[in-house]
Amino acid sequence: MGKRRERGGWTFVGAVSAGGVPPTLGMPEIAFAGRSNVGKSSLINRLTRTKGLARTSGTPGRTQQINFFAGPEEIVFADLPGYGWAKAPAHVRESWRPLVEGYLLGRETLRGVVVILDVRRGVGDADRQLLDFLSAREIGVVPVLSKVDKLKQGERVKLLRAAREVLDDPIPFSSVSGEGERDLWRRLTDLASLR
Ligand SMILES: Nc1nc2c(ncn2[C@@H]2O[C@H](COP(=O)(O)OP(=O)(O)OP(=O)(O)O)[C@@H](O)[C@H]2O)c(=O)[nH]1
Ligand SMILES: [Mg+2]
Repeated sequence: MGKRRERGGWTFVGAVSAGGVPPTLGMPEIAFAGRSNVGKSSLINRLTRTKGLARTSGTPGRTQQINFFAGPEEIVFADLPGYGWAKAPAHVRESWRPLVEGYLLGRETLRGVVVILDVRRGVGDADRQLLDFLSAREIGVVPVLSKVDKLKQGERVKLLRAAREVLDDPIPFSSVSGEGERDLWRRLTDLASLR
């Protein structure tokens, strides 16, 4: 801990779509889940210090497959497709659950899931369902509150207090300012048992 992270050294190592088989990578893995547009891919790029590693977009529902990225320290990040995008075509909405649940239940190397919530929206029904799903299966969760750079101080105090009442030690995070980055890395390092 406290060790400086190398910049870069991260690469895209595979993907899986609905009905497919995820690549066998054999390293401890952390998945990133949350509503569409909440900032999952931006957060991965921030954590890995690799611009453009995970594709980001202003258009919700851009990521419809699970993308895998491997780092220089024997850890894999899985960028999960977002949920809750109301305008998604039916076949996209219907394929999310088997893809993501199948992955979460069958991935032997999975060490935990970072559940990302937009700090301004709080915990919605779909978020709650995911959190309950994970806790029922004893899959470790790190809750992250994204886009905190958008808050004014007063709003921030109020929203963080409310979030802390319903989530276990959530990390305020911003992919723009880098707030929360070290804290999140520390939690992931513990989960993946890296030094
Ligand atoms: N201000 C601010 N904007 C952010 C932050 N994180 C992401 N965004 C913006 O939010 C939008 C969505 O970001 P993505 O990282 O693509 O979100 P995603 O959760 O991967 O989206 P899907 O793959 O569609 O589910 C983009 O326009 C980002 O620039 C943040 O911390 N602060
Ligand atoms: Mg994405």
